[in-house]
Amino acid sequence: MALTTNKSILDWIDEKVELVKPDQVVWIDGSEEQLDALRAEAVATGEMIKLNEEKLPGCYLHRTKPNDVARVEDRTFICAKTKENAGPTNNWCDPDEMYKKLYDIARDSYKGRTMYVIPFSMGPIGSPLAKVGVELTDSIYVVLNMAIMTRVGKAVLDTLGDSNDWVRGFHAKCDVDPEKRYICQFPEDNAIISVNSAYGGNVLLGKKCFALRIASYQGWKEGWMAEHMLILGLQNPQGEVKYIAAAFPSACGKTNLAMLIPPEYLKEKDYKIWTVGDDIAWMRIGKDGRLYAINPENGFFGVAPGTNEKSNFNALESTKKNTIFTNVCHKLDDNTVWWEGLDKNLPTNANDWKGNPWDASKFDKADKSTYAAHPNSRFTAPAENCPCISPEFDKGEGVPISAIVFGGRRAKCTPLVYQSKSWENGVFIGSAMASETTAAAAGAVGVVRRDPMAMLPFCGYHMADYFQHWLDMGEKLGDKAPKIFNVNWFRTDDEGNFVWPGFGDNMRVLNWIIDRCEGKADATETAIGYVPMPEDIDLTDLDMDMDTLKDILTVDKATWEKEAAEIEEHYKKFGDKLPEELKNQLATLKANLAK
Ligand code: OXD
Ligand code: MN
Repeated sequence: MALTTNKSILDWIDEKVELVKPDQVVWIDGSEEQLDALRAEAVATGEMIKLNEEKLPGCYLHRTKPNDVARVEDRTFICAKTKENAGPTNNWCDPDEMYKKLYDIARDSYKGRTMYVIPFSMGPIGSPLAKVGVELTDSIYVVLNMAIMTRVGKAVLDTLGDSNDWVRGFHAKCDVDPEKRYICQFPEDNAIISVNSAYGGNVLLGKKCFALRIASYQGWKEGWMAEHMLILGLQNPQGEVKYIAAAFPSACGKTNLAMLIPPEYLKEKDYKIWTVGDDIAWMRIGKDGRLYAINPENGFFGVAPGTNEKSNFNALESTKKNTIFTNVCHKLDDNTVWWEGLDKNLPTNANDWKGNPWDASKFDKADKSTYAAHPNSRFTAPAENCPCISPEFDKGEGVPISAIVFGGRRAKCTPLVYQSKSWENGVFIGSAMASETTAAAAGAVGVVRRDPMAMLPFCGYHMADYFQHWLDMGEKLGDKAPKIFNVNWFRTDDEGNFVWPGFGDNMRVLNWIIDRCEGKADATETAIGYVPMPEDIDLTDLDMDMDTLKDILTVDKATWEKEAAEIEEHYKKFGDKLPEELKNQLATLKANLAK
């Protein structure tokens, strides 16, 4: 039975039913009872494996098809009315043409299957910063993941009422054919269509498709921001909490930073980190003129490999109950899970991520094809499981942001931390953000990939308009604007070893950032921005001398001249649309370096 009388929703569903012809339509009401029945059904059909109830209560394992294990950027489209609106960094297709192609692919594909209708809220239900979506899917796995990652059910529809302001998300698994796989956003229609995939990032439409691609477009039109950022709260010994939002490209440790555990000497002083979000931030100007952020998600869709007690205790704890694991290794002796980097005990009686017996004796660190878990295997864990989840997480008002942090993986160029000279200069830094490829990814190592604000695959409109939107937001915020910083945990020595210990010790840098926001720390002005006085980064209990620290705080002129030339090249992509302010920022950087 329909859970709403909202005509725009009912008409849309009728239209899709007519197209895909499901055997039945089931509305997801958000009750535990209904979700439990779906879990049982997925176990009965083999879609999920129920794990050890004592060791991992409420946890399940799912395997996707081997051809369907990651987001597919080359098959992701922004179907704006004009190519110009999608801009030079997105794949584009005319919306009418794409609708026709997708409908032809999806036609009749739900025959013999159930259509699940998932009403979901991105952000706490009813929050002024939240938005509603409805996803149609023929996958129980999608329903159960959405029920962790978002707030689902009838309450969402009740808050929406008769409004037409909701995002249409239509997913059809079809035959999971990679040749016919498309992930399409139609920003002007508030619509998403995803076909021929059943893997997380492509099919949990609330996440990248809505909360970043569609929402970034909405934010541009409506005067707010949807960003690929973690949000954390840093609590000082006086009990005051200051919030930081931070953007990093994939493989830079966003989830680890969001859930950081401070080093012992700071813990003893009662410093603490609270996690608000690990992937996405929606930010709006509040009544007091400051920038407020919510995490629109309700769970973590984290990469499993590398997660362990040391690297991210809090993330690991979050996966101990009510979690869905995707494409990890299945330990048969005790019906639990394993992945590379969890611990040193390679399992002897286990199935690999494809479900085949795994031979630990053939394991070769350098050869991913011998791994037990897929390198992009995931956990979908409820945020409420996280031991350091912020008390503000579920409140709708959002948290006031003191600092915005950008970062990437740069072996030589960027210092450990520096502060931008202004909001505009911070936007320049974000627009030029880059990361070097690691051995973890296919292709050459050390290649610089520009990924502005870590939004390259997620910006739902022309990226030059996006830069201008950032500049406009800064103008509106005026002197209430968060301060903007850049960090780089990945400077290496001559032998290629990381110099900075990273992980919990990054808290030392966060403390400097907050001190700067409060006017409590000094800095040295350089050509690129304000760099810490070395003595202001606390090295207590750290095996690092001042000279080493000084080394990773240096701004090398020749390296930066090369960097400026590369930024100029990067900017050419945006042609005439590139905001004048950013051209000026680049010119100023060059002039500063020439001094
Ligand atoms: C993610 C990503 O999965 O950014 O969060 O790729
Ligand atoms: Mn992400």
